[in-house]
Amino acid sequence: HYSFFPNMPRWPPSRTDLTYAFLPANQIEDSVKVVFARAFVRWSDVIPMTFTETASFSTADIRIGFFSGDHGDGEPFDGVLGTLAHAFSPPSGLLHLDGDENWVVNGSPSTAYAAVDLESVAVHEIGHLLGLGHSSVEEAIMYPTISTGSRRVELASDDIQGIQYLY
Ligand code: TQI
Ligand code: ZN
Ligand code: ZN
Repeated sequence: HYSFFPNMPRWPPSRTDLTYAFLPANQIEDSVKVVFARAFVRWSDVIPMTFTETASFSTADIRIGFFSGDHGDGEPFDGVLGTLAHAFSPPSGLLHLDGDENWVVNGSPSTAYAAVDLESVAVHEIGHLLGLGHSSVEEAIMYPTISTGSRRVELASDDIQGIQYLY
């Protein structure tokens, strides 16, 4: 079953059109942007909210970046595997990915060493950004573990019920 963060934080009802931006210093490739665009649409397909990329990082509602190790928010990354990414509860809008992972972009399930599917992690972290905690349902996007190299990108009915309760 789905869960929420303590006190059930959510984006205010007036904020139905959120913007997102990538940290300019990361020089994010278009292929990565396409993966994120797809990940956002999976959520906007089921709730009355839209997500639009903006070039203005400083004013974006959602700010996405790749970082290695300690990056100043008290939640350092840890190199290959372990923590892959984190996102903070609404309305922080911070979505950080561990730059040391072997990210698979647009990949089919991979047996490459410690491969991590970017879209799977993006969909999961956007769930956190919107206010979902972890789910006890194994098929859910918000289930807290995934096996290395595997891909899980489709919302389960549990994820949909959780997000539709919030929005
Ligand atoms: N990162 C954790 C996560 O996003 C961070 C975290 C731990 C967390 N406890 C939390 C976030 C409680 C919110 C609330 O879950 S992670 C997966 C999965 C991670 C794990 O790197 O462990 C995914 C990130 F589910 F696959 F294991 C993304 Cl998809
Ligand atoms: Zn961080
Ligand atoms: Zn999580």
